[in-house]
Amino acid sequence: NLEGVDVAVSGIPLDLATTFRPGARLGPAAVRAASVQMPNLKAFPWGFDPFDHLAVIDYGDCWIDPHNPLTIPGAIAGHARTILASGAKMLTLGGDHFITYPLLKAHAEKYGKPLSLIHFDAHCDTWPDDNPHSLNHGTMFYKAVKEGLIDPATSVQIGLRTWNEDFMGINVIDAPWVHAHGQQATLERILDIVGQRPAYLTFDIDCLDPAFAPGTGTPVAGGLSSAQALHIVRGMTPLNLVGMDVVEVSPPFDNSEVTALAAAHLAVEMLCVLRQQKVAGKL
Ligand code: HAR
Ligand code: MN
Ligand code: MN
Ligand code: MN
Repeated sequence: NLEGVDVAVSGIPLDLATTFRPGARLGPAAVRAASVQMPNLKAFPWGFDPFDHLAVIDYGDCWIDPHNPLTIPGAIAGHARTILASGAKMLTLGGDHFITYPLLKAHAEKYGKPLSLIHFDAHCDTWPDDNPHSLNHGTMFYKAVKEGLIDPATSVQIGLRTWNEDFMGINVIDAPWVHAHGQQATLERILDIVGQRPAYLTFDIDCLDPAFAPGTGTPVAGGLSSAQALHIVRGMTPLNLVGMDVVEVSPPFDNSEVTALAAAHLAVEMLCVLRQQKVAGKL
């Protein structure tokens, strides 16, 4: 029962057979486990406990049938529709980044399309793909632009350090720019590009440097630090976030579990943004 719930946290434990290094299906459980290690939330750096004003539940995991890939997008979209119909917002833990495509569909139905996308990643995930049934973690935002789910002119990708000839018109703040200009300038550009439009926030954990997030399928050197990413997400309170996810945590490649810890901190930072919006009467 989702009555009175502000945010439903749920897991989508999806691994794709096409993935270079599978393991992301174990991500949601690892992030939940890591959240237990987090310090008293009232302590540094927030000075408040996000759960003091925000009603958050753990909705559990979406059921994925790995033997019937064609059912997977529908299962994820259905899971999202059930939660969104209640009026709760979603904070989703992945799972392969492919999950953001059916999540965007469900959010665009609920909040109207096109949405603005705020996308943290080492990769652009806009490779051309005109097969409606493909499950691929590198092509979701090509499809999302083509289908009018997202508006490229008011969307932004942050932290990229692999290149594509075609970014589909989406604004790009690449990792070298973040390193040259800093976290605050990056935040200000994002706030400027997105404004008050309904925005979906997706955080591929490989946006972080492998020093902070080794546990992911396709790590790339030169990424953001945890501190930079946390600062940028923390500053998103002026935005109108309608949904959010943290994806691609793959625990088999991280013996120290720092990746899941970084993801848990980012997820709590997102909850803090929603808490601030609730207190301001904007949720
Ligand atoms: N090889 C493709 C690229 O370099 C796709 C990589 C997709 N991997 C991801 N996506 N983790 O974010 O762009
Ligand atoms: Mn993947
Ligand atoms: Mn990536
Ligand atoms: Mn990605």
